[in-house]
Amino acid sequence: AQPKEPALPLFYGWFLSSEVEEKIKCSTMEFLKTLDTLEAFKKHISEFTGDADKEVDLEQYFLTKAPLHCTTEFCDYGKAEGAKEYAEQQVVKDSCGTATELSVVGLIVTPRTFGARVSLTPEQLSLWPTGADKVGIPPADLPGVEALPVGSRAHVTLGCAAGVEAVQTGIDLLEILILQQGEEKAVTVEELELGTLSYMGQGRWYLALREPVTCDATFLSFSE
Ligand code: 2AM
Repeated sequence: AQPKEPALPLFYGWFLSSEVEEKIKCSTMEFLKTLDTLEAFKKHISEFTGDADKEVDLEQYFLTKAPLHCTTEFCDYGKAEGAKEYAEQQVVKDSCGTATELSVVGLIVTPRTFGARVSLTPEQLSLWPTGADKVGIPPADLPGVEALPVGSRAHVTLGCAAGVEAVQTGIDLLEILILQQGEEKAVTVEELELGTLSYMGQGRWYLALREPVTCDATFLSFSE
């Protein structure tokens, strides 16, 4: 019999500690509650409901995805391009099981996804795969993506609308970041206690946190 190659995981990433996970879930739900009650949000409600007269309960709208994590490499058990090369890197092997602190700097809400934007340190960027920011981005948006700093896609998916895959969160985040660096500046809608809320059109909201939130996390591979 042929010796079997060790199977590759579904993905690698930083997993939030269970304590942090609980805290983040609570505080981000509070934020959704606040957003839901803002007049500015209600004005654009049809982008979530398809109907200006319908209400939406954002806490129910987004289905949470556990365990909370920031994906570095999606391997798809070896089917994804570059998965093997990633897994074979010494830094990846050495980092499995090690603790780090992720810095959450913003929150995004779109009709598809709810996510936390993560700002990576140079050390964390050593685990960020080359070209990861571009995966699955429509060609029309690629020039904008290439102008963004490496690691711009780093995020934690907090929830997805029914029928939406988690991979969409990173795409939504990049879209927002591209718009932010473009000519059309975002409209600052509201100064909230948590930070500055901007509306980017088409149901896209960005909250720049006043204070980054530091989250204990562990780098791990994950398979179902
Ligand atoms: P996420 O990182 O945006 O949450 C398992 O599906 C995990 O891998 C999810 O966390 C998911 O999205 C991420 N994922 C799924 N498909 C992906 C892809 N093609 N590229 C990058 N990440 C992907």
